Amino acid sequence: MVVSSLLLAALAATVNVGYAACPFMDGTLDARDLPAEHPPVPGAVRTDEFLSKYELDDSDAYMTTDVGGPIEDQESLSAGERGPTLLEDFIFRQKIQHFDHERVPERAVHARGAGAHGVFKSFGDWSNITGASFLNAADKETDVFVRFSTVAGSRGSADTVRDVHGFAVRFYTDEGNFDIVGNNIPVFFIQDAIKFPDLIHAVKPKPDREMPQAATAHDNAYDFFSQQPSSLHTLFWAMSGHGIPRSYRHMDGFGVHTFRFVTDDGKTKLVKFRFRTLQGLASLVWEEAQVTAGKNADYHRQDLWDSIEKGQYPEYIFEAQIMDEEDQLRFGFDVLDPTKIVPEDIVPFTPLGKLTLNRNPRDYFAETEQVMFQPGHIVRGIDFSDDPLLQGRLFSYLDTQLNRHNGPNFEQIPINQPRIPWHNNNRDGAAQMFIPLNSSPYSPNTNNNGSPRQANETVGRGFFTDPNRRVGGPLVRSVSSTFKDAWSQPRLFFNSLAPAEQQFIVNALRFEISQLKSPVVKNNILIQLNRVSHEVAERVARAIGMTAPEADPTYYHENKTIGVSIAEKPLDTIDGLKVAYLTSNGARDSNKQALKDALAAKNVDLVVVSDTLADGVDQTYSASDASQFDAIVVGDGTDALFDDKTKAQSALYPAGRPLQIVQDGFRWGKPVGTVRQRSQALRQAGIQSSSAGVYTAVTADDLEEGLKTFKFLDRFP
Ligand code: HDE
Repeated sequence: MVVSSLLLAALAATVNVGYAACPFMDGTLDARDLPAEHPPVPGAVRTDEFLSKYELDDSDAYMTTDVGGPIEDQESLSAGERGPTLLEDFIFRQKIQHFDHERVPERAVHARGAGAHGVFKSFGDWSNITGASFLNAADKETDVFVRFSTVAGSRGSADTVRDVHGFAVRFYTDEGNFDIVGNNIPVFFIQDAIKFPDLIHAVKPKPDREMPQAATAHDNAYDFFSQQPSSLHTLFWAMSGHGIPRSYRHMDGFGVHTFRFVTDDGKTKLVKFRFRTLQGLASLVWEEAQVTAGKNADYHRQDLWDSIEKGQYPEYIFEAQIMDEEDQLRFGFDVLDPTKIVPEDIVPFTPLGKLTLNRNPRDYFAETEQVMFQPGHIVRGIDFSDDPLLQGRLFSYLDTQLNRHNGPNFEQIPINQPRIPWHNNNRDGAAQMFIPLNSSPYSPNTNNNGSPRQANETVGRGFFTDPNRRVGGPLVRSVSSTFKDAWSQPRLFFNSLAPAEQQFIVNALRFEISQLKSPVVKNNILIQLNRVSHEVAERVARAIGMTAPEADPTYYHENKTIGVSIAEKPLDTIDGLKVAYLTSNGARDSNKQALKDALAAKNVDLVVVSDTLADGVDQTYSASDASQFDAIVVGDGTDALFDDKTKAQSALYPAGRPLQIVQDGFRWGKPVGTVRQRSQALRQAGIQSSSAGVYTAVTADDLEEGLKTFKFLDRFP
């Protein structure tokens, strides 16, 4: 179905009016503050208590073998002082064998990631829209584990590469585990799971040379994107700041697919999930992200770890766009199509609860590497939709775990176990951890009193499928005609951004496309960009010495939506951001501590950088770079650092480093301040003191204002 811009606009208008009265749609519905109707399930345990049973405490112990005998393991057993080691050395054999098998295959995609524990608190009793027990009472707490990731890079790749970012959340509910395995971008490249291997083979490094790592600036990726226009919408998001977030704390998470809420009495709603960051959205700029990838590959991982350690807990609102079953084709596109957003101005989000990340993992491998999310981990009250991408994922995530863990018992790994007892007749397999007592493991049985009993909609609060779902029709292998418009929504996204954000997308496309070798691929991608926007196609074409095709206005429109621009709103909090304070040994600088204290009160770190480590100095210029900081302050008495004649003369750090930090900070849009009114640093760096985001005689309040703006976009023409 081809939808013109006018039709889209008309539909949007109709929908707005049509839904004014619906409390879910206009966001006025608040959770009902009713007491919990369902008491906690007997046997439910909180994560801390549960995982502590599995902790190994080596803090005061003799070394033993895996089976407990005390040993020494630093020298192997040899025949004579200079003789060969012996096969009988069981200590050697066990140690080396374990080491040889330490790795499991990394995830086929989303290999690089970081995780954290947390808690979800429901804003109310939502049993009027879903039977999900974690949403059935105000303030009800449910433990969660979250894993953030990039998609294309391998496990050792850098955090700040340009990519879609995974945002996978597990709720350990008192009726079983519920996973939302989402991304920080609300749409996906393809509409049918059968194309996923093609997408990933195209995006991953080229198989002959295994290059480039964690990057899409190559012919294979664009060959696929240009022939699979459904990928354009996600491509536009990935080329924007959403592809290079400042941290995991500064991005949203989306369920992407449409799911269903089902009430205990079988009424259903269509829902799209979002975790909205309460820190605010923030992104890096491209050059900064590239530098950061080299300077600190763990940039996002470290930010997450540090903020949790400092008690500055990342928070997100869990919310949903809630729609009626009849709305599937109402908005001018198909809500089953995962390449489409339901614009927020048409269907606002209803906040359901808050997610707080408050504990770092105890062990990366045991928890973050072994956590196995699955879209098929679903609980009573939630159901799937017919989205063909979602349907395919339901197989893939279950299947891939066999490859990673060599058998069907991966759900018994502590991080994967539910926090409630489980009972079924699944048996045996490699590494079975439990000793089932039921010697009649089949259903129905009388020999075990019929237990475990079947649970369903009415008995035992069992899971049940939406009773109203209807499927049928002739068997076909084709894309639904309602999925065919790939161009209107990337344009809607582009239209809705600030001019500087639009320029970032153009720059990113220029960066990527200018590295392509194939003239055919370059031509094909220009054809597709031109269907989204002639202006974008022209701006990209100019940079790669080509000519854009004639305007192709079938999908052109001037509609905009809200909630997709990063620049639209200042940050909600500046917790955990870092400000550099550039000083030099011997500089007489009385303001430093006062500024440090004032910023600490705002949960911001002032990091003092000087030529050598000394009292009150946090790091040296030799190990410092603008990419590590969100704002730069030049301390008092530092003019010599920036003076034409002396600036390059220190042997302690690369020539001109202090000036470079100021210049890069400014170029990358960061707030820049000087303690003194007139500063040699600004003059040497060529920065006008009147520019937005430049503060002379800087105060903590100035920095707070600057950090909330985060990027001063007028510096990007
Ligand atoms: Fe995934 N995806 N995916 N994906 N995905 C995996 O599962 C797959 C898709 C997402 O932190 C794999 O356990 C198929 C959409 C995240 O552990 C694998 C399709 C979205 C993570 C897999 C998709 C995602 C994965 C690799 C097309 C956003 C990391 C290892 C139908 C809604 C989870 C694993 C974590 C991981 C398959 C598309 C998000 C191979 C076949 C759409 C966040 O099973």
